[in-house]
Amino acid sequence: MNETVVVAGAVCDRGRLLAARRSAPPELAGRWELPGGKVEPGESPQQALVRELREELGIETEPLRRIAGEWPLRPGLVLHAWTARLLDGEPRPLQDHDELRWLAPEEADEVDWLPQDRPAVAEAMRILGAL
Ligand code: 523
Repeated sequence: MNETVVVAGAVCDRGRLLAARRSAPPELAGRWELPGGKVEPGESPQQALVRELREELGIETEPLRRIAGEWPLRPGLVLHAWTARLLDGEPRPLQDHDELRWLAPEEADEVDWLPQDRPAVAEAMRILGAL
């Protein structure tokens, strides 16, 4: 039985973490996430992350490190997270999102994160705060 990985990016730039508000599907709309998506067959998680962030936000990124842990989404689907550096572009919500924010560590709780993203957000903010 193969498990599909959803890879999420903790995109960091100038001491802030990028948060994205989902616009779909209805049950997730309005909640905030680390942007990303499903790893497709033949792709590495890093390649999937670069592709998803390009498609959804129009940015070029460099994946850095996997954040330890994995979070089940539903049977057969599991969430992984990676830190990533913004290389080029200004993020815009091109698909799947309707609002973006750059959050400093002390602002982490200002948005309503999807519960499954919270451990990775906490770790990303811990890393950012220690830089
Ligand atoms: N999550 C999630 N957190 C998170 C992401 C990127 C995704 O909980 N940071 C969940 C939301 C969906 C599932 O993972 O239930 C797939 O995410 P999605 O829709 O962003 O992935 P896509 O765009 O690859 O999915 P398809 O539309 O099916 O191609």
